[in-house]
Amino acid sequence: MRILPTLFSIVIFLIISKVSPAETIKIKFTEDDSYSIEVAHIDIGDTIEWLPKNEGHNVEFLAGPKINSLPTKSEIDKFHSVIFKVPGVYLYGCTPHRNMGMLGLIIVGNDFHNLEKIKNIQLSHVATSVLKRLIRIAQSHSKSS
Ligand SMILES: [Cu+2]
Repeated sequence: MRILPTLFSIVIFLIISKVSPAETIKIKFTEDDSYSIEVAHIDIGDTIEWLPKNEGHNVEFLAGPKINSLPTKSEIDKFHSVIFKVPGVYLYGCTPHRNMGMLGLIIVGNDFHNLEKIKNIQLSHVATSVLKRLIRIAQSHSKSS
């Protein structure tokens, strides 16, 4: 019966190795009134940090899987950090520049269940076409695993 402890440790090892440590992704405000990463694919529990490398920008969430509890809005020119625990698609923009297309998408856990709602968000003409482009990028990079 010495095989049982061995099997047990193999199973434990497989479980642990499946769990990857949470990561932090850094997104900068660029001088072109955009975010340095427009489409971010992250895992549940990962953190995104927005770095105010250029002046006049912030982060305001427009949609997410839980529309009544969106991540907090940041102040202009301030560092912002959010941990994403709910899987789904998040859309955010810069309050002064979102109508010009300063938008970002975050896909948490490769989960697109609320994508249709994201597509129906009312935005300016320019922002709508930017959003369509970001969604195409998001879908083309969606992980198959
Ligand atoms: Cu801006």
